[in-house]
Amino acid sequence: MVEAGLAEGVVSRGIDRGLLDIKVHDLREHTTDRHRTVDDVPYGGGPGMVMKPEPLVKAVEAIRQQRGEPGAVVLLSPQGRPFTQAEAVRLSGLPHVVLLCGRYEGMDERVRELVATEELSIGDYVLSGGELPALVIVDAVSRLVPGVVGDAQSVEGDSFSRGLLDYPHYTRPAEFAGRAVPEVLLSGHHAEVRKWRKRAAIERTLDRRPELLADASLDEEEREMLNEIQRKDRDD
Ligand code: 4GX
Repeated sequence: MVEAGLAEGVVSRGIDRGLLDIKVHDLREHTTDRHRTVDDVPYGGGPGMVMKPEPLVKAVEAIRQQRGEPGAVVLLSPQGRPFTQAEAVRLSGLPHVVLLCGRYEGMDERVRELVATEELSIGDYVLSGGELPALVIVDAVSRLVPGVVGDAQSVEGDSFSRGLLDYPHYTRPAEFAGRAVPEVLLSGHHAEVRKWRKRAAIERTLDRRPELLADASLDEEEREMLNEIQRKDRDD
């Protein structure tokens, strides 16, 4: 599952170009029994299975030997701190990150205590394993590695790079299903286009995710726009 995700798109290109170095480790390679067992029944009873600690601890030890001390050993689980763009930026600055993916009901708590340096969640829903969260983190972090995304401007302009939602995008045709592209975008007035997009991003953020505005890095013009929009909304 993880190999398949790494073989596509921006991440795959980054690997091919030598900008990213990503290795997938199979925990079963760090088992000693005939069945290569990685899970066991929970102490205290109850449903489901728990990941055994030994294969995880051995795998991280092998990675240490191969690659040196990782900057972070991240356990993916719904109990983790929310994974955000700020966390992606932080991880992108580390030379080496290990992502621990669990299946089943969870991992033996001693893995958290002994090898994980932090725990992250990609959102408040339950998945069947940590593989997709690991791929989500790899994707978000990879785009921040210089050269991985061809157009650096596109990364800087990304939604969340400044803590705001994105503005609406349009391409041809100028009218589709009776809906016209906003006139200003066709006008060629670059300063006006820039202002329209700024305002649209602020309006959307205020409408859909107002809590983001508290931490957004707004410039003078944007703060002005926000005040104006809020004033208008209050007066209507
Ligand atoms: N954001 N899951 C992990 C198994 C598990 C549970 C506890 C370690 C400790 C998830 C998420 C997520 C499902 C991945 C349970 N492993 N991970 N898995 N949401 O739902 O990160």
